[in-house]
Amino acid sequence: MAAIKYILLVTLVVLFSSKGHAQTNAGFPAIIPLPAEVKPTGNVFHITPATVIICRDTMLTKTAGLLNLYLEANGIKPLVVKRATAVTNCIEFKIDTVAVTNAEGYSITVDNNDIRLTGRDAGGIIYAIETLRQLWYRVDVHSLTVAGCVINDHPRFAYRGMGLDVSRHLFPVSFIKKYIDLLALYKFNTFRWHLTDDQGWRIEIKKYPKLQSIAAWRDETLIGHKKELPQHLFDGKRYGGYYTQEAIKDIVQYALQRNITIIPEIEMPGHAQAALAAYPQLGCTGGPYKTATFWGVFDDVFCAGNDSTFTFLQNVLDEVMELFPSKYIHIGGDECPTTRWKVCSKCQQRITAMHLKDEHELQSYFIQRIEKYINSKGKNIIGWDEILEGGLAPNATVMSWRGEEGGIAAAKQKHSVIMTPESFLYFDYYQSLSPDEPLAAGNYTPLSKVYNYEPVLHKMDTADSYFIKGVEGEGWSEYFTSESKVEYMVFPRAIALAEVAWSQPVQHNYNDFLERLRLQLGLLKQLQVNYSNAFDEIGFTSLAIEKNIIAVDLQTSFPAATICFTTDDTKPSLHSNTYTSSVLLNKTSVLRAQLYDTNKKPVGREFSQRFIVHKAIGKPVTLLNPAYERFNPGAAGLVNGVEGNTRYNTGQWLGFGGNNMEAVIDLQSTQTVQSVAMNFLNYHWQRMWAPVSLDIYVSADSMHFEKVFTQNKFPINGINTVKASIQPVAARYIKVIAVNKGIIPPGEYGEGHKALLLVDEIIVH
Ligand code: TNX
Repeated sequence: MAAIKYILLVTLVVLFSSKGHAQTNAGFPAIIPLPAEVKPTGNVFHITPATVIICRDTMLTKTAGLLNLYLEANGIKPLVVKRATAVTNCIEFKIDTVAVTNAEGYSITVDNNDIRLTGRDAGGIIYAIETLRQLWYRVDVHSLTVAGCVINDHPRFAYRGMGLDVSRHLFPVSFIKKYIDLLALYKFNTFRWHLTDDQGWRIEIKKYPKLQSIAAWRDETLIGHKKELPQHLFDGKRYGGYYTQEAIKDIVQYALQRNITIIPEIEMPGHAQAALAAYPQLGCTGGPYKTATFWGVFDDVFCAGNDSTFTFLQNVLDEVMELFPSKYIHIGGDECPTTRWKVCSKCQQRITAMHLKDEHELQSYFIQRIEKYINSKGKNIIGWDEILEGGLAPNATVMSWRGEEGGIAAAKQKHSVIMTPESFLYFDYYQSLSPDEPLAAGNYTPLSKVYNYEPVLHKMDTADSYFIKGVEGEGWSEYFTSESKVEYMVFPRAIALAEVAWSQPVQHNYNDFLERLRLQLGLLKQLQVNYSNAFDEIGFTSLAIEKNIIAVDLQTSFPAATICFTTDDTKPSLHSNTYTSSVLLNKTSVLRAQLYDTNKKPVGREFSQRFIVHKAIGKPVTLLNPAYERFNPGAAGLVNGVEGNTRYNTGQWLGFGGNNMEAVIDLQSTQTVQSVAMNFLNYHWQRMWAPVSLDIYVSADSMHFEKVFTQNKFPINGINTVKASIQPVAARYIKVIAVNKGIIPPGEYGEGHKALLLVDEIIVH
C-alpha cells in the first residue's frame, strides 16, 4: 500500500513538474537571462526542510546565508553544514577554477539526490543561486521542486548595470534593497546610484553639514510633465531627505552579498544647484541659489576658476570613496552649460592661466583635475559622454547616453565604454502608447526595443568593440513619484536588458524571452513587484479599402489569447464579438477590445482607438516635399482614418523637417466637399512647431486650384485642431499647403535647427 502511495506521489510530482510553471513548452527551464547552456535531464529534486546545504569553504558561509534567506521566504529553513553528514538530499557549493573557466561563470547540476552549484568564484555561486531561485517551484506546501538539469553559464559583458536616481525622488532604504534584490535576481553586477543632482543632495557628508540641512531639501515639486503643461504648477510641499553614512554602509554590504557593486555618482560640474544652495561661494555668481523645484538643466554650476570648488569636491569624494569599495566613481559631467563660466572672471583667468582654448576645454580641465585626484586614491572615473568635449581624461570610462556616437568615439580612443543610449535604455520613457499610461518623460521604448538592443554596432571594427564593456539601463526619477511607479517603469524592461547584457546575441529571441518572462511573473508577484504587462497589449494595423471602408487587424504577443471587441464605444466583455479576422468599419467608430487568457481572465488594459471614415480614406496622396525620416508613415498615413495623439511616436504623425507640407489628395471622382480637418502638433521642446500658415485649395482638374481656406494662428501648446468649414463645393482634388516655421528662432529649444512640422490625418467630408 505504502509503495503504491509512493509511486502515485512520484507520478504526480513528475506530472506536475513536467508541466511546472518554471518550464517552457519545449521543456526548458524558464531562466532569464538565458544561460549559455541548459540540458534538461528528466530527474527531479525536492528541496524540503530536511535538505542540507553543504558548504566546505568558509568564504562561502555568507553565500550560503543568501540561499537560506531565499528558501526561508518560501518557508523552508535548511541546515548549513561545513561537511556532509549525509550524501543525499543536499545542495552543495564549491569553488572550482578548473571546472569553470569563464569569468563570473558557474554550473548547476540538479540530480534526484542533490543539487551541485559550482562557481569560478563566490560571485559565480551567487549567480548559480539566483538561477536556482528561478528554477524551483512549489508543488506542495512542504517542498520546492526543481526539474533535473545541467547548466553551464557565464556572461557576455563584464559590466551589467542599472541606475537609479534618488535626487529627483527619494526612496527608502527598504526600497533600495528591494531594487538591488531584483537586480541580483537577473544577474546585474552594478548599481549606479545617482546620489546628487539639482533637486536634492542625498548622501551624508560629515564635513559639510549644510549638504544635509539645505541641499537635501527643496521647497516644492513640479506637478505633471515639465513641458506638456502650458503653465507650471507646484505642490507647495517641502520635499527631501538623505541617506546617512550608516544606511549607505548597510546598503553597500547588502549589495556585496548579492555580488553587486554600487557605483556612486556625484554630479559635477553641472547638476549642482542643490550643493550651491548650501555653499553659494562655490558658484560663479556667489548666489543665492535654491535647490531646484523644476526638472531640467540649469545655468548655475560649480565655478571652475575657484580652487575652493576643488577642495570641497575632493573632501566630499574622500568620504564617498571611504564608503564605497567600488573601483569606479561616477562624476557625472553631463549637461553643463557654460553660460556662467563665459562671464566669470575666475573662470576666464583659469582659461588664460592654463592656456585653454575655450569653455569646453575648461570643462575638460575640471574633469581631468578631479580624475587625477581620484586616480591618486587608486580609483577610476566614469563620466557621461559630454566628457569627450574638450578632450577626454586619460583613464576615464565613458557612458554613452546621447545615442552611441560618444561611445564609438571613446572606444576609438581606447577608452572603456558603457552603452546607455537614451532611446533604448532610459526606462523613464513610455513603454506603451496607451493614453492611460502613467506620466513618463516622453518618447517610446517598448520592451521589444530594449530586448533587441545590440550594444556592439556593426559599423564598429573588432578592435574598437573590445572597449564596449557593457550596458546600463537608467531609472531617472523625475516622474517616479512612488516606489510602485519605479517598479512599473523599470520592470520588465530591466529584465529584457539583463538578457542583452548576459546572453550571447545568437541566443536572443524575443518570443522565447516573452514565454519565459510570462512564466516568471508568478515570482515577480511573490516578490510584490508592480511590473508592467504592457508588452502583451493589443496593437493594430489598419488599411483603408474600397468604398470608404477601414479594415482593422488586431494583434497581441500573448499566445492562445482571445480578443473580444465592440465597435460602438461600449466596454468589451467575453460576451462581445470575438476577433477572428479584420474588423470592417464603414462609419466612424471607436473600436474597443480586451484580451483574455485561456482561462478567460482579462490580460492587460483595454484597447481603444477611434477610426474616422471620410471621403479621402485610402485615396492617392502626392507630396511635393519629402517627409522627415523619423516621422514618416508614408503619404498614405494622411488618409488612413487614424489621428495622432500627444504620444508623438505612434507612427501616425507625418513630419517635415524645415520644409513645407504640400499635399494633393485625389478623391478619384468629383464630390461635394464641405469640410477639411487636420491636426498639427506644437511641442517646441521637441522642435515641433505648428505651421506659420495653412491654405486649403480645391480643384476639379488638378490644374486650376481655388483657395477655400486660410489660417495663420495655432495657439495651443500641444495638438492644434483645424476644422475648415467651407461653402459646399464640387471638387476632385484637394491641396493643402502648411508652411513650416523653417529655422528655430534664437532662445528656443534647438535654435538654429530645422523646425519639425507634424500633421496627422487630412479628414475630408
Ligand atoms: C538626461 S542622462 C539626464 C538626466 C535626466 C534624464 C531624463 C543624463 C546624463 N542626464 O539628468 O534625468 O535626461 O530622461
